[in-house]
Amino acid sequence: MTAPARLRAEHLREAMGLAVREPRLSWTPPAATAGQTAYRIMADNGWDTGRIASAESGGIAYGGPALDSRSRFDWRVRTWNVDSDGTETASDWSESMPVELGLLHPSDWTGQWISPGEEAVSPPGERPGYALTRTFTLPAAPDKARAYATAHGIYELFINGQRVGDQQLTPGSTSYNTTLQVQAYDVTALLTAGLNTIRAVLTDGWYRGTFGYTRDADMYGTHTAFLAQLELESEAGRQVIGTDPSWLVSATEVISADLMAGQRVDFRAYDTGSAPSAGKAPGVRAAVVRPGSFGALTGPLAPPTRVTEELAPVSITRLRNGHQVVDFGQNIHGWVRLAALGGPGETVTLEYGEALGRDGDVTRDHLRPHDFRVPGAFLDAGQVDTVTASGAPGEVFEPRHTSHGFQFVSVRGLATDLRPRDVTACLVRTDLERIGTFHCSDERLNKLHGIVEWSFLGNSCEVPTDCPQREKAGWTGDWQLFVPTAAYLYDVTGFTRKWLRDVRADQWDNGVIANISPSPGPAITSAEFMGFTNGSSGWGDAIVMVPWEAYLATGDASILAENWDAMNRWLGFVRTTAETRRHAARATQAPVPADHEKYLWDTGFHFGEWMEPDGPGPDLFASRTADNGIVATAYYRHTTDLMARIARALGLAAEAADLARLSDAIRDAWATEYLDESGRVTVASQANCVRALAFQLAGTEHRAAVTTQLVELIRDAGTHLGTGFLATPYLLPVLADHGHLGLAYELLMQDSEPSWLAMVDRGATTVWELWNGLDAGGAPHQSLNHYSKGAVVSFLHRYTAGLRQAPGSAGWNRIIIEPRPGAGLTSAATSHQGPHGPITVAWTLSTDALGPDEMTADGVLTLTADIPSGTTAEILLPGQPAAVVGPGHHVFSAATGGDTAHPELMRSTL
Ligand code: RAM
Repeated sequence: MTAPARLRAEHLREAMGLAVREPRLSWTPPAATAGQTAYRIMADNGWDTGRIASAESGGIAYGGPALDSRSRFDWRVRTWNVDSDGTETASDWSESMPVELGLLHPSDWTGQWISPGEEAVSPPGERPGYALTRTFTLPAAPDKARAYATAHGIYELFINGQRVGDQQLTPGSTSYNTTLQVQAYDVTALLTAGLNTIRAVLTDGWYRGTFGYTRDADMYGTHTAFLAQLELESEAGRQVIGTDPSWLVSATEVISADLMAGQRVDFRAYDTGSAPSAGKAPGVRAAVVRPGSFGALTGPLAPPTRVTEELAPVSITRLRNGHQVVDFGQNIHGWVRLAALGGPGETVTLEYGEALGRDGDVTRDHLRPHDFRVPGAFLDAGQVDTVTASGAPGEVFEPRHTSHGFQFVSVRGLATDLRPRDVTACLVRTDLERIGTFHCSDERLNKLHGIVEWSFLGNSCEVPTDCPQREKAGWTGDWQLFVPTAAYLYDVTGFTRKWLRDVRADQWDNGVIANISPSPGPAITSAEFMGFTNGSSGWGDAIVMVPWEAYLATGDASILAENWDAMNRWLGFVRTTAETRRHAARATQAPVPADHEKYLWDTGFHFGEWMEPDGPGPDLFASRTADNGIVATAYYRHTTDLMARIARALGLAAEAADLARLSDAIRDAWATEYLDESGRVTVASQANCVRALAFQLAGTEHRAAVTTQLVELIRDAGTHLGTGFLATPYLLPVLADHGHLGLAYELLMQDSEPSWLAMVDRGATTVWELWNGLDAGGAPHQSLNHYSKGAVVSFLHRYTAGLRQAPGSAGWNRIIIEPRPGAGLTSAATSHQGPHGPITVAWTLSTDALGPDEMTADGVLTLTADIPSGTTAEILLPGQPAAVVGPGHHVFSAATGGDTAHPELMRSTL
């Protein structure tokens, strides 16, 4: 008998150092049963639920002996399940999962915040790494040892020369003014009897380094600091060693480190951490105690950041100027590990980039941001590391205090020829579990899917980022539109919860959601750029759209509850703005507002649709006064509509009714203002038509007219998409849902610019920010790693392969399987590991009966599907009545296409 699997605590696979006293537990029930009827959880701390009659397999709050700092328990679960004939059987016990809490109270800390006490601070981007070291003697190796550590900056911890743990860029990125993660490590195996050394290397990181488009520095403070506590248990008793002024500060081989600029290392300055003592070595001094907050300290909500993949070069080319250009064949986020250095005292420079210039060398020019302080000027792209060798054998350079977006590295100043094994690319990201797949008979679509996945992998380090080079910023709009795709392919629950905590922390007093989270607030970042653009529709709405998608993916309504207040505050800002302000142009036209105008959100800064292929170039200053009411009011409606559904999910019936009324009123106002008498959108653009349909702004009587208008706009553009940032994810679904599946496939298969396949054909390995990221001549433009346009692959999952959730379902309780073949595809398959277990769908279409234009799908469709325990699936095949099936493996086949086919649905359940 199988057992429950995939045990999680707070959605995490690894639950070390949690700051939650009643962690919520979940598991995946055994496969191939009709459903779970009961469970029993047992832990090694005496907690035993006994048999609980329940079909729930998630969100079960810990209910054992009260947990506090350092508490640990191992839990396991067994379930009772019924088969389709109603027989109940007990499962085996699952494997057990350890859960350990961190330090929950400021009073747990005897360690003090200590700082290197710099006499002079170098300019941003050029600041060195410091070592903070302490030695101590133990009579015997401890039976149990934990290290708790965090920093204002980035820290790496070493005990007796060995790196502690495999996490990277710790303590990670959060909104530091309110939240700072503490890592908890089991370090028992690293300590020995006798002399021991604990050493941290501390650099600027997100806390003090340059960051984002504007390259502001010192955003959270002007001093780096470190806080740690080593807790040892042995027969002799308990010993705590915390950071304090007895720790010594010394220089390190890290001459400078900055997340944007890069890292410079001089191994001649390498300090092995072997017990420096003040006065003996030059420059060694006592650490300085700094007042630092303990209130912001917390544990992990998301999986840690790690090197999750390593890539070997696909080519190494020596240019005439001596530079060696390494191509890893794949654009990623991270760094390289270089095992071939110059001779003693020789410096090798590494320039990281996503593209090559005409000279065959790495170019970074397209990644340079505007310098908002000097109009017309550009800032440096950064992404440069240097390493000076000491000559010690086995020296390896790995710049773990910076990160880059790159496919290519130009290695300069190295006389010897690099061999492939000398240089490795390390993908650095939050260690998210993959839960979704897609494959089909068209290799270009498979490649498109692949580059979208790689774009996400390159933009999921600590927080969802827009791009891993120029900005590395947690833009709200980008995650809002990509999260449905990401949540299908990866378990992003903890990652999203962690980010939402920052979004809430960064919310302004007036309810505005900051464009970027984490961010330190409008007072710190470049006021001109970051200040006035906050509060944009489509970006701020992430506070509603993102929790909603996380809820749909997991069925966990607590994510909605956590964000409910912030959603209401955002809606309050939007509503007040709509009700109290009128666009100047409108006021000039008619001094007295029409009734519906109080529902129009037409003032304030909006990015608008943003980056339409034929649209105007981005002009943030013009957007301050432009009338973007057609976009903003659409999001006002969408957010209100989602909040009505969220209120229902939270059991808030009165709020749900109010919100639904408001949502209807906004919809009517939008239609009054932006549809003409024939039902066409007055500001004609593909994006506006798409939104009219996707957000149900056009009533049923107008949907045909808007659809016709959309189709005309697409045809007028030579069957090209014309949507920008916000509407692109909805374009193909809207067409498919309104009778134009064939056109959706034409756009998908379009391979002249702008199109997804033009990217594929030009060799993209990640999704570009612009449709001409590499233009026809091969020249790069802007970021080559922005996942937003990649949200199109959700169409492949939900329409092509045909797997989606039923309306009203959350956590994949009720599934719809409806393959919508097209574009001559002869097969497609997808899988998704939902909370109840893996769901798989695969279909093949016999090729002998394909329609003459290859765009119609005449043939025999054979479908196989696996439906997990406790769920149902509605199977919708072309021209067939719906069939509802339960858990298990199912095979269907049906003739498809045209009016001629009235075949029988053949079905077998294995
Ligand atoms: C760019 C970002 C991001 C987008 C904003 C509005 O700077 O790269 O993708 O959300 O603009």
